[in-house]
Amino acid sequence: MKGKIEALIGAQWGDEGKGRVVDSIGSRVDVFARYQGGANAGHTVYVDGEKYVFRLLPSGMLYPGKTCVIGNGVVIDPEQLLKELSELRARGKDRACLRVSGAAHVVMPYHKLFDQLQEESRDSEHKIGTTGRGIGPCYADKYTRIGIRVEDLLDEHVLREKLGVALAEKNRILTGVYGREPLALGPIYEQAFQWGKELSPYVADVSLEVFNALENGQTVLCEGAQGTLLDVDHGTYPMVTSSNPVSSGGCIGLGVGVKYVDRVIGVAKAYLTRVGSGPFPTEDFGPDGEEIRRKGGEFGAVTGRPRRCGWLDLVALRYAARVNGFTCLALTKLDILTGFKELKVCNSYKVGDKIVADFPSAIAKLAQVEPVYYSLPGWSEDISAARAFEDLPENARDYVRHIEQVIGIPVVLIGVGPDREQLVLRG
Ligand code: 2SA
Ligand code: GDP
Ligand code: MG
Repeated sequence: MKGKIEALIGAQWGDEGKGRVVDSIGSRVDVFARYQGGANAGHTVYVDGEKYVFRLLPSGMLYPGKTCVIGNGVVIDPEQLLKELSELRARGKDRACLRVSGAAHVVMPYHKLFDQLQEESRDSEHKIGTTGRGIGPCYADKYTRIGIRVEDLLDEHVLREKLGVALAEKNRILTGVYGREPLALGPIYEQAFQWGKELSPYVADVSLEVFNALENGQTVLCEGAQGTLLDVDHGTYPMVTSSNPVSSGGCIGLGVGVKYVDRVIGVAKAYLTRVGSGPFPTEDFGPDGEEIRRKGGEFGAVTGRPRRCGWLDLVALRYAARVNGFTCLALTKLDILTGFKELKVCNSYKVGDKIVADFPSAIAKLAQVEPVYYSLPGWSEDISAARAFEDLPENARDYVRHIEQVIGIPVVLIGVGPDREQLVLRG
């Protein structure tokens, strides 16, 4: 029997709890795969009360003997990757077999510099609020075809030549536009070649390895980073990241055919958060938003930035279900809503005196909408020990049922706490 791909995708603006869901369902997975983004991601996993935050490594790294791959669609900061690996090793937890695509692009020090310079040079209205990890400039080089790939780090002649081409261009902009000193090739080359030596045991043809795993009947989990509304094509452009977190990005970012995709799991928080700039119709600037941030610990896993908080937006979630083809939903952090007397969910938008049911990804249009809220009664019982749907209070079940009814797909997993075991599974 052939294997299958399951894609696990952020349905909102990232930080939906993808890492913990990957970990919670990980025992049925053979190959865990990152396919886009880079060290801008922060995927938090708690196992037996111990906290792990994955940035470049797939969240399956804690499973002994399984395979974790980083595909061609990821942009790799070697310093960060090597640091993550050595930290895991120091905790005795680098138990999975890691494979890194030679075709993945490398985040170079000048990408981080340009990320910073570009953000600094924009007025406050046009800043993206990036994580400063060099993600946008690295993807830009990939598409203008002056990028450095992991495989280039392994060949000193190729590396020197490609770095020379890239640096000539960078230096023209650095000196001409930003009035900065040019960067010297020597130290960057030395550093990059050293990274290549350290990464070489992990470098592989990931596309071929994933294909072989699938042909041998294995299950491959595509682990999305960021979320649908941050997708460079389908998100709130230009306030987005520079990759394709949506499900179809999985096949491109791993080099595998779409015929294996069997299940697309959308991960959504029971409320909504956003880090960085851009419209957020259901953002709550009052005490409820503050309470959600405090109870939910809503601060960036990488940068520690406070996340903007608000109510669940079902217009945006229905859009995410459409562009990703979600077959089911995982709803995380339901426990954080415990104690609110009234829960608001946005079922539609209002523009002027018109009701709009479809999400306008065009940022100017989204900035004009007003959320139309539907109110549901809250619950006060502690739900963190619930393991079956029937263990949840009636109002919590009604909240979940309302989401299923509006989106039209089943909620198969409900997070009631951050630990691996703290969830309700429904199929
Ligand atoms: P970038 O750095 O170029 O990808 O930034 C562009 C936009 O994408 C957003 N973005 C994120 N949003 C939420 N979480 C992310 N990961 C970290 C986390 C973020 C952190 O898990 O908490 O620690 O601050 C993430 N990565 C990118 C970013 O905010 C910009 O809006
Ligand atoms: P990711 O980027 O989508 O993996 O999400 P992050 O790790 O950036 O942020 C999600 C945060 O919520 C992390 O701190 C998780 O430990 C936490 N979390 C995930 N699921 C749950 C849940 O069901 N309940 C609670 N209380 N916390 C959760
Ligand atoms: Mg995160």
